[in-house]
Amino acid sequence: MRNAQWKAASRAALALTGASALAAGMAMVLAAPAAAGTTLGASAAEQGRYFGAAVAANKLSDSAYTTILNREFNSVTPENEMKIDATEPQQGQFSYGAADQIVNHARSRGMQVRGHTLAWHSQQPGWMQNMSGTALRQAMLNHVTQVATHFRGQVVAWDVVNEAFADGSSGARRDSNLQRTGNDWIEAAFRAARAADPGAKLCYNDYNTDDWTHAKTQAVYTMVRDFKQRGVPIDCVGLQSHFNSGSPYPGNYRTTLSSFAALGVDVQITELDIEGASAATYRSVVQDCLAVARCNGITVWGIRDSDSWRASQTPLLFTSGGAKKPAYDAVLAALNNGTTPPPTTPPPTTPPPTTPPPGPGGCTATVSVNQWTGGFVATVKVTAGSSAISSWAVTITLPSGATVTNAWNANRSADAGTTRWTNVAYNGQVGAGQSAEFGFQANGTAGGLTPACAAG
Ligand code: 9MR
Repeated sequence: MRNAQWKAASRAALALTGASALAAGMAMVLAAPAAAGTTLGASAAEQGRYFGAAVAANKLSDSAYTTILNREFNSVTPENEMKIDATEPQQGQFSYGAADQIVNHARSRGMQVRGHTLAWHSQQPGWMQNMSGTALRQAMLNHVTQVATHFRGQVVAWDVVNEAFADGSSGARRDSNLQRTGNDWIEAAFRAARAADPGAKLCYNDYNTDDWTHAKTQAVYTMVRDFKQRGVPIDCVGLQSHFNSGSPYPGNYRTTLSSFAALGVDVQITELDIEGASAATYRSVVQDCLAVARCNGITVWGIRDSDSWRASQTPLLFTSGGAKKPAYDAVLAALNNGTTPPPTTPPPTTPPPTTPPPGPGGCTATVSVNQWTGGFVATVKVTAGSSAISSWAVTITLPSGATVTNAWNANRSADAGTTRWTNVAYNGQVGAGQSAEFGFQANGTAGGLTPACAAG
């Protein structure tokens, strides 16, 4: 997650509303500091979240559409333009025009971009539909690598793999040409995506995974848990959350969000729409997300009802004429009333470590840096001494101007200055002489980083 980016968007939005806040007087600002937002994006940013919409490139010339998009949202997901058939229509010939158009529109206005999607059984170009076996596996991995490389540094989170599980009670993988290349196709796709863009959050995305009791939800949960245990690079789970009479909002939705989050991944609501757009149901979805620290953003699947893939269900927050619906008011109020602090790392409960104690019980940390103009990725290796350790903390002082935008496999105390990194649930235990790894991406210049490790 890129809190800094959201905070910047929030600041921009606050600047726009600054005049009215000043007119209302300082007392109001002091009394209700969190309820400043007047748009979905600004209010979500106040909660450390984003609020996004699926966007179609061919609508960017519709000013009624872009007026709402630019005013309300601080995240964008291309609805179809990054899919395999759009980005690699002929094998080895990549086409990014429509996707770049959306990315440029978003980023030039301070909105972040979710990438959707690198590997999927659907919307494959003809050449891929006709492939199988090793050739298909290689073609899929090349596609992931090429597309993630093209958008490197521009996409905050990727839906690396979409909809790979079957509906119904089997809990099995969905049969597809990709699945038939071998059960490890999903983790292979994630590893290729990490290598191509180490700064992007990598998500698994699916639908009908909202009800905690459903076999499909449990199957995805089991896969994510396995990936975390084995070190497959996964950072987030996307719940599409298309709700309708056949697949209603479940009362245990918050349990689903918090259960995934407890695995050590972010949770994102990626394609929200609700048949009939009940204000109460939209409110519940937002409140559920705000109640889970690692639920860091919500995307609605379209802007106006007429933009929806299910237009006849009128499932979105704006009428076809562009007016705010009651569901919009409910969402905005829920975002402004949310009391959950943003999903940052809780402050450390133990005092900062001093010099690492060598020998038994101790640990050492080394860092390798991949620097480019304006940013870097640091990979930190924590190695236990001659005894096993059960937890670790690494302190790294960042040079002035360096700000962390994204991190994996560790919690952090701060984004700049002296940062303290502590293990997450699954990598605190390190055997004697063994190592664990975490990493982060930052703006600025790394300079010489000197990590200090303390073991628990
Ligand atoms: O909204 C998208 C619609 O315009 C496309 O025709 C359709 C084709 O598959 O995909 C829709 O988006 C889907 C998304 O990519 C994945 N989850 C389900 C979405 C709704 O079908």
